[in-house]
Amino acid sequence: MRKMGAERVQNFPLYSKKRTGRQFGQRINVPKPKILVMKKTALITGASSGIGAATARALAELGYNLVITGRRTNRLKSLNDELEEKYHVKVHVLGFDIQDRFQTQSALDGLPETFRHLDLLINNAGLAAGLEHIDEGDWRDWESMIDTNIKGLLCVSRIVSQWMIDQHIKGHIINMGSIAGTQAYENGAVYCATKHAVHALSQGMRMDLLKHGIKVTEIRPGMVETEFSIVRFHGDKDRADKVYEGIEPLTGEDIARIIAWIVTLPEHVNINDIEVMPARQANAFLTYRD
Ligand code: 8X3
Repeated sequence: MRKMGAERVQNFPLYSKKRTGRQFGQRINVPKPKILVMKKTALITGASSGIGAATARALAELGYNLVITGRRTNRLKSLNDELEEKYHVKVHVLGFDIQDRFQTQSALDGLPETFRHLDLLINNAGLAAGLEHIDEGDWRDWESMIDTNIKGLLCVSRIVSQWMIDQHIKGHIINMGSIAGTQAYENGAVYCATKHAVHALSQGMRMDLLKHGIKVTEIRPGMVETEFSIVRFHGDKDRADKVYEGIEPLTGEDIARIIAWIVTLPEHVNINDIEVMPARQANAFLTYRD
């Protein structure tokens, strides 16, 4: 267990002394519940938009101090200001390209000491680029997916899990997978392969980190309307909008709510993985549209 200092107080659970009632004519002695609040710190990759930004808001609302990372530092800075002002938590912006492991390493190395006590890592950064048959795929798309979804997640996990172990923190790592991590579909071979990798890595990491008391959760969403499809179609918004036509997709906030639920479960409980999709989607292949 991490040492508690003056300001290291826990968000949850709330500890309270049992109330005692009148016994054998004794005076009623009802101690006020004691609330012990310990600030936790989370690092979220890909926090500048979508699921990442929504998760930052949800965790800030729970009282987490945050390290928010991504490439778009302007967006991260305005999120930083919003979170500090609205939730009175401490936020640190780290701008780097997760596809570059040297940049990632040096950005994390430069993290101020107060933000290195990480209780929670949300491996959210990820993307899909292109949607075509394997013989027509663009090598640059494949590289950006492999470098972000697999190598980026690996690099950050390697560093942060080592920090957690060194500091004896019973931490939690949440990997953003996808239904594409268990179901491959036509035109998406490489994206699906990267998310299958996240699925396998989540299972392996859970075993490797078990003895250190570090929990690993994988979340596998179906359709979530964020910038995901716009990125997949290289900025073609009309094509992206068609993906969600006639269906109410999930939102970043829906996933953030699930994360907030997962991290507020008791310490002895872990959600290994969770598959979530819109009510109108059955799997990667079947949706029911208006
Ligand atoms: C996002 C879900 O179905 O577009 O990972 O692959 S899907």
